Amino acid sequence: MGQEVKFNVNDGVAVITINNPPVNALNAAVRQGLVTAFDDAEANDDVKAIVMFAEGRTFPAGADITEFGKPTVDPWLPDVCNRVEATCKPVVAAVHGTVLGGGFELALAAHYRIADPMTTFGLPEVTLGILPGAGGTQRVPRICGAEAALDLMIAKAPISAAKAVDLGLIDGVSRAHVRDAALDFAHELIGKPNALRPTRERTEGLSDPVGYARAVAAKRQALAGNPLFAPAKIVDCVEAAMLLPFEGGLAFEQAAFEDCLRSDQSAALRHVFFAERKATKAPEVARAKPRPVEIVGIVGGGTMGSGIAASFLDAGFGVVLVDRDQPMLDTALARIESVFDKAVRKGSITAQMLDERMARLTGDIHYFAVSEADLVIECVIEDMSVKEQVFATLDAVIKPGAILATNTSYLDINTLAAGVAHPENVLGLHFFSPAHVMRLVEVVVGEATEADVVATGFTLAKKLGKIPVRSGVADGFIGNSILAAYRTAADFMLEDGASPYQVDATMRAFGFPMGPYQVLDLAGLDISWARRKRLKSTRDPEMRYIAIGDKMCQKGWLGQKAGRGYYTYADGSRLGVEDPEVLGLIAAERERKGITPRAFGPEEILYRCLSAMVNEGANLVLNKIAQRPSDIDVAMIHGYGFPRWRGGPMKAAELSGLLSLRNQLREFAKEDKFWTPSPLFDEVIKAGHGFDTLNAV
Ligand code: T1G
Repeated sequence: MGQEVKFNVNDGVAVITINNPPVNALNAAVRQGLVTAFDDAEANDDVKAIVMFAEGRTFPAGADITEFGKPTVDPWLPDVCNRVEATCKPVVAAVHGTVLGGGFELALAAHYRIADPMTTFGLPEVTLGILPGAGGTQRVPRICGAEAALDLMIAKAPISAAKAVDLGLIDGVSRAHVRDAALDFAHELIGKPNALRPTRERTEGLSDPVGYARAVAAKRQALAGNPLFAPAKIVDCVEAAMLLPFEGGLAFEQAAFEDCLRSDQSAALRHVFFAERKATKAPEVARAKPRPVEIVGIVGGGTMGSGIAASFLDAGFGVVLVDRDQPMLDTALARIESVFDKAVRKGSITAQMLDERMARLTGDIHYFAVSEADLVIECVIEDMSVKEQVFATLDAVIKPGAILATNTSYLDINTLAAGVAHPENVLGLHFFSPAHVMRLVEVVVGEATEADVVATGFTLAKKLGKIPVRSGVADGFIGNSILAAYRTAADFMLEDGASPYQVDATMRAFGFPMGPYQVLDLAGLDISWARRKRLKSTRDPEMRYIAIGDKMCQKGWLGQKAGRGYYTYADGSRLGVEDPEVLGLIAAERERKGITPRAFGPEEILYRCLSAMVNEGANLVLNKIAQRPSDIDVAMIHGYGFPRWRGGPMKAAELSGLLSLRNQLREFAKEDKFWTPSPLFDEVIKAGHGFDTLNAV
């Protein structure tokens, strides 16, 4: 037995202790150690009962996800669970922390379970595109029936220890140390008749076959049209628990698990799980200590500023909000309070928590009010001269060592840094609207930015419950650079014959919540128009320029805020209606350029949009604006609604084949140099491991 599993006997009870930090993932060494420990405990005549426990922060939080996709190593987790359950002495699992996935299945294979009151339980395998593959789909319904079992496996939300007791999934909670409580429980079992209680022999959850079948049918109905593969397989497995003997159900589950594991959806979702964690790592985070931040100043209480203020207040910071005048300040403060009001109405916070948040918020119309702030974020309009002015004013009032951050979506933070006394304290913190909801924060690192300032940005993002992605300075950083390429590809197709409504429908069918033209209407066409004007002097004259957006802005068709953009919006409604006048404007543009429109199918629309994203992403990695391809995936999923189960543009491309993509880009490039394949493709194709080679940084 290695270090991962220890075994000692305490007055007739064997304590088997798992120790595999950080989350006691059930890797091969732990699984082998458990089998050996249970064999030893069973063979030891001094042992009359067994307690299974784990050191550290949690009882196993699941199988070791890093092992998936590699050759499996015996013993498999289902076999370990069966071994535990078959032990001829009573087994009590003493559980704490986040008992998830295979960890919960291991606990369920014990004959009894005692938990710390703060323990949570979950079967989140579906978030990885798989299903509980160690007997969970067979043991859980035998205890709590189909409805609760399906909720646990598909709703993804973990349940509390109290709820687990209600469902019969655990036998009690103990305020004493859970291992001691489990030892007492085990001692009580010694010598008792029928002390063994294999979960596979429990039937309380199967006692109402009609209700069980109804719950299965209802869940199957609710999942109709769901593009995800694993949820339907979970329903099949839970149904099998009622229809098949336990061993048959286990075999059914194993086959379904392997089907899921082989799916692209699972490869994509497992990729995102690790990509999100990888994104929080950057060289500056590894080598520098973040500066302390307790008070955050925010200049500009518009939609973004008030959303960012709400985020910091939610996370326990003090916030000083500065706006231009009292009416604007009052509007901003009210906007922040309304965010919390909505949260109270939804039940996610209490009225008292609202008051506590608002008590940490102060507002002022004088910049001096942020003189004690540890970090100040400007959230004023996307205009360099206005931002330079704000930075210059702040520079005169902030305390030594305070960090000056900008929420700019596009602009060059080196220019802003050049205008202040300490450019080393300047950072970009690009939040996404609505800022208190969207998890992405682009941490933009300027030429002069100090490492500890970058580390502070990462630490703050994590404290806000967000996902930081490091970006170098480029117009649009990572997300908006990719969005611009995506829109260019779409605009090319508009001018060549597609309609904006076709493009939007295609991208929604792929899994985006909105198509690119719906997003433009929501954000306002003028923002990207301003970018095109800003870049006009550096635009490559050989590259095709689409003026459709400019023409629409010149007509005042700016999107929802103007009542019309690519869609029309009757009296403030957010539901857009297709607009024949937009199609007329596009037709006139085609005529002006002498273009004969051609038909576009959804496949081509999708392929062109995705390949433009991937090509731009490859160049961002090549030019070291993005640290790694998987950061591009995280940015597109958490900032732009790229469907998580597709893995992000770079993963989606890798799953469909990078060589064919590069060759297709070469073909497209004959139409326009916009499509020239990034040299990064050749680099990764030659290395032979796709983008994963670069994700390892
Ligand atoms: N396997 C391998 N590594 C894992 C892991 C796992 N299951 N869970 C976490 N890690 C790593 C993670 O990558 C990070 O590494 C470190 O631990 C801390 O994690 C057969 C098939 C437990 C709630 O889906 O939800 O069981 O970045 O940063 O925010 O039916 O980790 O430090 O190098 O997330 O405090 C099912 C996944 C697996 C749970 C803790 N279980 N984990 O969150 O820390 S499939 C899960 C989590 C399965 C069976 C099936 C969270 C957490 P690094 P962290 P955290």
